[in-house]
Amino acid sequence: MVSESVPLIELLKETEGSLLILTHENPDGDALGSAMALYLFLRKKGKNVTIGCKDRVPHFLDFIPHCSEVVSLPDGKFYDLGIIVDSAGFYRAGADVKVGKRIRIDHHVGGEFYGMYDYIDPRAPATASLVYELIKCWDASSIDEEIATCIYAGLATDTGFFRYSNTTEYTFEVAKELVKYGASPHYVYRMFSERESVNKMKLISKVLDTLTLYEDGLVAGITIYDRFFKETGTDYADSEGLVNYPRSLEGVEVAFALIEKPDEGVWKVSLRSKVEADVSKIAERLGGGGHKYASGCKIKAKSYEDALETLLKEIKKQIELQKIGV
Ligand SMILES: [Mn+2]
Repeated sequence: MVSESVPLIELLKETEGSLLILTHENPDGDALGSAMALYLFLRKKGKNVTIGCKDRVPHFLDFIPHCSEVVSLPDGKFYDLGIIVDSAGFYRAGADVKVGKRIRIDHHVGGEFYGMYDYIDPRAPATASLVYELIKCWDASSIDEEIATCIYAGLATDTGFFRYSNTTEYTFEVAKELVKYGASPHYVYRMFSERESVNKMKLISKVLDTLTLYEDGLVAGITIYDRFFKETGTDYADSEGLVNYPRSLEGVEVAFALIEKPDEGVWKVSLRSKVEADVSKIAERLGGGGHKYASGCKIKAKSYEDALETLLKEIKKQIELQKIGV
């Protein structure tokens, strides 16, 4: 993995112009952790670098060092070079960014490619581990506690705190090195997982009321109506991770969350699978993308019923293609 980052390192070393590091909208721990680690490192290297994201940093990630420095996109500025992390392409930024050269650092299968400077490896457990390899290859001595914490946060959250199938010997090796650099597993876990608000709990309660099983219990879904956010004093960012509830049910292979987004006139879909099902295929057929076990897409539909029907049709197709539960 190390050598694959070399062209990008050489390019970054030569770059004297402005750099923008950005993540996808509604950033998760890997997106923000990766972006922030790279930002802090490049700043240490004396680069003219900005970190940006369309959405505000959600509460559960506000422990990421220096997260108040994230610029709200679009900011109307032009950057010589833009690096998007943990995203299938610049379209995932959800904002119109103006950059001269586009580069992608990611561990998703497929997506957009911008050329030889991209650093993409679907075998990586998280984008954060790719950023770690890049920094280690360039100058390991500059890794400090803050950079290690950002990378650790990305690695830990994208592996479900070392429980998902992307947790391997390598994942633990990287985690071990990060702890040596000063990352605290207990601190990151506590900050990420144990600071829920009462409002969020009330949202979870409403959402769980919508839990429905399909395909003889192989599929489970929840619906998050926009009014739920208003009724509980929460917002869209609080829907992150709720899809793990239907996934945790015994016998469920494919779980989904259907999230109403009236501002965009779409239903956002989060898909998760447990063992066999490849939900990235479902998401791709609906214009989205992701990994085998975690993917997403958006469905434009006249009604909730239409969106649900479109989604269930594609899930059923995938279950039949892979002969799951037969
Ligand atoms: Mn990721």
